[in-house]
Amino acid sequence: MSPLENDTLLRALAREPTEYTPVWLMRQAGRYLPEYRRTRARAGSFTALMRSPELCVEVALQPLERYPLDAAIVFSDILAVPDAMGLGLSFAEGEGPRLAHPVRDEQAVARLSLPDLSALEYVLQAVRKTRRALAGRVPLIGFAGSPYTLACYMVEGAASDEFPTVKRMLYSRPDLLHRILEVNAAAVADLLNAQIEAGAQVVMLFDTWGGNLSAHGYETFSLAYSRKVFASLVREAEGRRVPVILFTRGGGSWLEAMAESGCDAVGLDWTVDPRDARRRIGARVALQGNLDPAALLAPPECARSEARRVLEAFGPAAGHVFNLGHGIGPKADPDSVAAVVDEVRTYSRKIRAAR
Ligand code: 1CP
Repeated sequence: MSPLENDTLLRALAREPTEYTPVWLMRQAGRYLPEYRRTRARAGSFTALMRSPELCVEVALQPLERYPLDAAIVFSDILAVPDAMGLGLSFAEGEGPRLAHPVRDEQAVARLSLPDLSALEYVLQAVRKTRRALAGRVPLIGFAGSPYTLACYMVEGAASDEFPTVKRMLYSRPDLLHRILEVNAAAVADLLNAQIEAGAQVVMLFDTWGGNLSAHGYETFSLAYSRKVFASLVREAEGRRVPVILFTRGGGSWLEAMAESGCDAVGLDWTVDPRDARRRIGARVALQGNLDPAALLAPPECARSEARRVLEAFGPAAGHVFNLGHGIGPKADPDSVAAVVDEVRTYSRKIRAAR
């Protein structure tokens, strides 16, 4: 494997000093890029794109051709796991994901089992091929959904604002939800370990829906299972630590617990004040975030000044990875993305040099 030319991300995640703040963007490959839309059209559908390792490499590299980003993320989707469990994933045009066989009752829960990794071989192929195509330019991030976030889709069967079916199960049959979460935690740990073996140099757990829980619910149904995943991960590959990032959207109240969960970095959404986050969790973990993705709807100069505000809030201390507070949306302006990435590079160098 080629040696890493730019390991800024890995050093920042280890809270070591870096010359500038590394930057990548959640969902950096996606619909805001015309070249992504063209590749997706060629694939015919999102699921066909996701299942083609060659096209996954192509779209994973697209944002790196445009912007000087410090990481690539494997192109896949968190819902590959429920699909591999036989729940039947599809994407209705303009509607988001759908699972043909949601897991809503005792019988369906009893049938649920750990997917065979061979059903996720296309994801691992995408990891191997993307790593090879990067040729050491920047590290490759692998990922999975958190056990709870996956359960939200598996029980509800589709995207939802409030996930009422999941909440009903949580309060009426917590035993069933716990059983689903057990299976998910094992499946996610297997997939992340396989991604590490295939060449992922960082892994991230996306807990997009953890923030819809109560404080007690977050500990019981989300964090407890993320912790199990972290405890099962192989933390070293190719002689280097493989850092783990935990992102919970809406998790601002629980940062201390997240920082103690066994991850190396905590992703902050845009509602959190970075100074406050650092004060609360000290230097235990690195922090990632947290520009409001909506800033990318504004013209480049406006997005640039918001990026500067985020950099100032984190300050020049080691252990910050610049990112958005959630995934980039389809209406983001590619020129505003360019301005943000440029500002992170130039302004973070300046504040470090002035220290
Ligand atoms: O129409 C299209 O082209 C599909 C849009 C799309 C894309 C680009 C989907 C459908 N998934 C993806 C890729 C993807 N998804 C990546 C890799 C790309 C990258 O980061 O560059 C990643 C990391 C994800 C993760 C993902 N999928 C999450 C967690 C992160 C987040 O943003 O919250 C979630 C919740 C999903 C489910 C999902 N897949 C796709 C959509 C539209 C959704 C969200 C559905 C909902 O609103 O509930």
